[in-house]
Amino acid sequence: MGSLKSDLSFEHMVPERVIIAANRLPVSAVLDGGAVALKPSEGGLATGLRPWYERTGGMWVGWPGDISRFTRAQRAELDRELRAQRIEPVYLTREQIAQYYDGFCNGVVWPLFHYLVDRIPLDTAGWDAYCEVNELYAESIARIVKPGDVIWIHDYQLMLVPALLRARLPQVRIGFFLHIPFPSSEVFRVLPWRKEILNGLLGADLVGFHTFGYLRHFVTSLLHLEGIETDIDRVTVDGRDVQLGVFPMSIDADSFARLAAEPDVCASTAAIRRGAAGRRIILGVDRLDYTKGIPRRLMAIERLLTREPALRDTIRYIQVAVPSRGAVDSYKRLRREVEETVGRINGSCTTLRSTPVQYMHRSVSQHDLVALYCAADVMLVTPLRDGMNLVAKEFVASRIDNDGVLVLSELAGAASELGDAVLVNSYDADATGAAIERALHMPHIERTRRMARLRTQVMANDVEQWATAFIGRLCDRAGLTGAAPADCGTRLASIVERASEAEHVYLLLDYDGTLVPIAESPEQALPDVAVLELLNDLCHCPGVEVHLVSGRPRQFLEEWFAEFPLALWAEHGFWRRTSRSDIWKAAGQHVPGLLDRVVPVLRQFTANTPGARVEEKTASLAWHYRQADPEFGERQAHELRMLLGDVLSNQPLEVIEGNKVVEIRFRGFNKAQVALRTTFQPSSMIVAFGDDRSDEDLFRALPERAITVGVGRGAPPAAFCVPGTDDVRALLRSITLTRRIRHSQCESVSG
Ligand code: ADQ
Repeated sequence: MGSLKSDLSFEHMVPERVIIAANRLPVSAVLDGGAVALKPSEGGLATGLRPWYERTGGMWVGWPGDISRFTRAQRAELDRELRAQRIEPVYLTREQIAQYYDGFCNGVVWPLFHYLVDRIPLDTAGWDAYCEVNELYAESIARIVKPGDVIWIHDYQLMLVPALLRARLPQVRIGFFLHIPFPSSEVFRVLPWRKEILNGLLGADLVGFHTFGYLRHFVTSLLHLEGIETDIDRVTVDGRDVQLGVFPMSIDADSFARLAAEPDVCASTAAIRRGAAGRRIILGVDRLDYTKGIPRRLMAIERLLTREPALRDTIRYIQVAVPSRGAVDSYKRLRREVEETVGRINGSCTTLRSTPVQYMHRSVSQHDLVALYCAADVMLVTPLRDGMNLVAKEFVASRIDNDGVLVLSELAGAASELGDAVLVNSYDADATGAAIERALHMPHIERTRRMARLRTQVMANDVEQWATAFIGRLCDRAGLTGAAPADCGTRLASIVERASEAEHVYLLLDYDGTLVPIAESPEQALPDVAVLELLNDLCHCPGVEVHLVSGRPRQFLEEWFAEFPLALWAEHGFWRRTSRSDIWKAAGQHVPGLLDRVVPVLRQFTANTPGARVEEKTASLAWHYRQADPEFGERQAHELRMLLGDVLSNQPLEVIEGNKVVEIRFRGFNKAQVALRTTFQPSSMIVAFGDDRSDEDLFRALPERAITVGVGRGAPPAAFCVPGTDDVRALLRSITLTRRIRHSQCESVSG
């Protein structure tokens, strides 16, 4: 695959093409009387994304379904037809389908991510096949990618693909969207391959989820299982930024509304209502999947009909269940269970005039689906757990009459958007029954008020907007992309070589986390003899100018480095002392007393967070939480950032985040000051080192020719990355050494 590690440049802000990669294609291959036919695929991802894909003209990479019965000629024809639809097929063997798709994806990941741990078989086979198929996808994508393309990978079947592609194409933009919930870290940790999955996802530039809850679970899993800390909306891994975002998926809402207005759909709606003969219609539409909660929903109906026998003649419950994953045992069992329950309810609750449950185990056309949505008085969407649930949104979009009540499970992602539905705990059959009753009796005025608000939400946030938001965020990245770790070593050697030749070299060095390792508290992170010697050597190296750029107060830098011939920058560049003989100068005026108002807030947080402490400096305050419990500390820091972000928005103060520290300082006084207030000699070489967000300000403000080196896992985006302080020291030592050698060679030549 090395040949594909090409020089492709992906600097475009607007993608040339979006390559979608998903387990399924928008169409599935079938044989229709010996002829190859493509029928639309079912399921949320395919139905939701298909209109956007057709309109934007990208490529789709995926599995066309089981074609083991196709002859060679039929397969060739299929290939042609797929390519005519801009589809790159990934063909899977029967063995791969059994192991990867039925075994690992649907047998292990699906139940686990939906919190149904006890559905995972004792023997969790299929991991090897999962890796193999993910490799196949990465190969297929890498084969067709062109400069300017961005890649959008979908869902739990392909969680390793981002990292596999990143290794092949370091510069390409890769987005990943998870369509199912990301479970709590306590559930996720059950998966034996949890680390592989996390690292696979972190190969992307953007990882998207339906809700903030799922994003939060992902973040806590990174912290608990990998010790990786994240910012509110991103995580830095090996010097590369991975953005995290919430993008609630939606539907092509207009097309549902348009269909609902079509005369033949209206006629079908009227026919369904006539068929119900005045009974109120309750509707369920789902893939036949155990996460959708159909048996419990039936139980709720059964209990309701038992408790209120009068309802037997006045309601009709229509359940449409599209067949799904029929090869997996648990789905076969579910099918039997649903059919038996329907039989039991109809057996015991049928009256002379009415059979209460009408069950259809099949797919229905979009025309019929919309007619059903429009005919329903009450729509039941009560999954036990669901990433989003598009059926709920389809129902709302179809109700151009502003009528109908949506009963929605709190455990569906859609509940975080559709607050005007009647929300219910779908595990509680009695509560679900009560919610159905409430919906049946809801006055017209309340129904229309709720539906109008639901419609505003769904019509304004359709699938187009979802896809555009995701792709927009994926492409809206600063030009800084991380170096591929694999070739970092050779590229680092090039810094040393260039530094040995440059006439003048500026070294801008962060202190904590860059020159010395991070310690439990700042008092413990003192310079050791080796680093003092190294700094001394650097300062006396011909043509080298050293700047120590730290967040520490002046007193600390003064105490340890006063005698060195270097420039000192304290408090993130607020104070500077350019030479030994210089006095400290402030970068600007600060407003006395302003920071004092923040101190009580920080003290309160310190009181609530064992191990945290406040550091008070001239132009900033720092809240350190390294010694607090890692998860609680992160959570408190999050709270603090959000609180301060709100209360300080009109003040000349800003909140910034360092390595286990939240700092509040005067706006604009950040390490960028160093770049702004230093006159770099023309054509000199500038190398800046840093390990956290505060260094990013400097990196961004430096002239374009500057070389940036990020240190450690949490490093800001930089041209180069090194794992730790030892590597920084080794690199600096090589620079002094080669410069000295070069210098003495030049002197002996000129002598
Ligand atoms: P799914 O689990 O497939 O999707 P969902 O979002 O409800 O679930 O989408 C189902 C789709 O199938 C809908 O478009 C619906 O119209 C269609 N459908 C259902 N029953 C049908 C029937 N009998 N006949 C015809 N069509 C039928 C996964 C996640 C979801 C997430 C989506 C999108 O599990 O939580 O919302 O991806 O991200």
